[in-house]
Amino acid sequence: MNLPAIDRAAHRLIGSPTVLVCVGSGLSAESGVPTFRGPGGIYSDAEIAHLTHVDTFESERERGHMLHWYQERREQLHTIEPNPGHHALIGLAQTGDYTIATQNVDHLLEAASDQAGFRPAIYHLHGSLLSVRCHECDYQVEDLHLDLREQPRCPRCQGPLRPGVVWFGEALPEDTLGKSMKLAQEADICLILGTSGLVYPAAALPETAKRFGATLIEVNPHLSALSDISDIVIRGKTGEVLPVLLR
Ligand code: BV8
Ligand code: ZN
Repeated sequence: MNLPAIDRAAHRLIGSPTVLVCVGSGLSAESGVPTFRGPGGIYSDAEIAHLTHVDTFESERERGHMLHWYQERREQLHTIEPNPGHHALIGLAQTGDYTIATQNVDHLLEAASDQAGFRPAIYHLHGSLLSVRCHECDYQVEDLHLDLREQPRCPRCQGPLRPGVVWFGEALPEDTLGKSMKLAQEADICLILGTSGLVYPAAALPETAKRFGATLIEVNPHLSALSDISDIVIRGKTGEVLPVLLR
């Protein structure tokens, strides 16, 4: 583990700075949640693009397959726990003015927060697998027992229900994106944890923070699209690096 970079990062994080944390699927990798891309990623780019695109859901022929994939991912939520990276991030968040903008659709940050009895601001840029909403109206429900494989219909308008996530070709929740973008302009530090930095507008957050003078600190075992604009690059797993950073 590259300790000099960790020491530099730890030094920068002293003095309760304003920190925007940009989280990707790598933070949940050590909880057993597969990443999308990069080494260990379990999907080809074509599969990701297909299985996470609104057009696939809108095609009656392909909707069933997509909802099966999402239901399997929803059921996996019962079997996973926060890893040391989640716990350490919640610990760090208690040392300053932290906001977490996550691309992840799992509940592991909230679970780690509940265990710590401390809840920082957590924005889900791409929504959540726990919630289900109507594709036609604003009906929404948090019900992990609802089986999407049965292609349930909205009790209000009979429209098709779908996971409460943001697909390619869909806009991110305006309020969440707006608040995250504003924080990116005000942050002293942007902590980039386990993201390939390929998906927009989420990837525009660290880029914006950089433009407004923030120090970028990346934790990722591999090169990402954000490594070259990062001021401090810690080549390691978040589950191993963040607990050391917290000490
Ligand atoms: C939109 C659904 C407009 C939920 C997902 C500007 C430029 C270029 C393209 C665009 C642009 N603006 C819009 C686009 C189009 C598109 C886009 O970005 N395309 C790219 C790919 C070319 N964006 C969109 O369509 C977005 N919508 O802009 O709307 C609009 C406005 C009005 C009206 C209509 C439309 C919507 C984007 C949301 C897509 N939804 N998923 C789900 O099922 O999860 S994307 C999918 O990729 C996941 O959600 C995931 O969150 C996301 C990003 O992936 P990462 O989190 O970065 O994870 P990844 O697997 O890629 O990488 C993992 C990393 O972890 C690796 O680097 C690895 O090294 C590292 N790692 C591994 N192990 C560890 C680790 N790190 C630390 N520790 C470890 N142990
Ligand atoms: Zn409806």
